[in-house]
Amino acid sequence: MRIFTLLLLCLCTQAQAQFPEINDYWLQAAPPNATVMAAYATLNNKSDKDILLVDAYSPAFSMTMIHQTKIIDGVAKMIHQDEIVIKPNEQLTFKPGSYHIMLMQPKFKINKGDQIKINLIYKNGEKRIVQEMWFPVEFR
Ligand SMILES: [Cu+2]
Repeated sequence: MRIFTLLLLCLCTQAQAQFPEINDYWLQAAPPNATVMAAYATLNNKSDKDILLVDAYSPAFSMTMIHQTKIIDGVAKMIHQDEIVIKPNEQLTFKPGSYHIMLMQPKFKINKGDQIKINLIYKNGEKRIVQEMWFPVEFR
């Protein structure tokens, strides 16, 4: 009986460790005609395994991508990220001028104060797992 309880505890811990803890998540408010928006967050890997972020999806936009802005030869360029590894006890910070979730062609008018769903997609072995988040639209 005691062994059974321990096993259950282990399984629970593992299930929680699949996703990072997400803090300070927000979607940058934009003028009404904007065709491109960006969202930011801090992802903390509190597990003892690598977390692999591979994609993002928002039903509110026609296209969603994970980008990193880099200055190359004095010009800011956005580089598509196929896979970002977050090591145990490390964090990944999405912020203006760096990593961002690029949101293209909003399907409806998005206003300050709205909550917009963005799914973060991770690779866990052969599986893809989805962390569903509601990002508040803010002016910063
Ligand atoms: Cu971008």
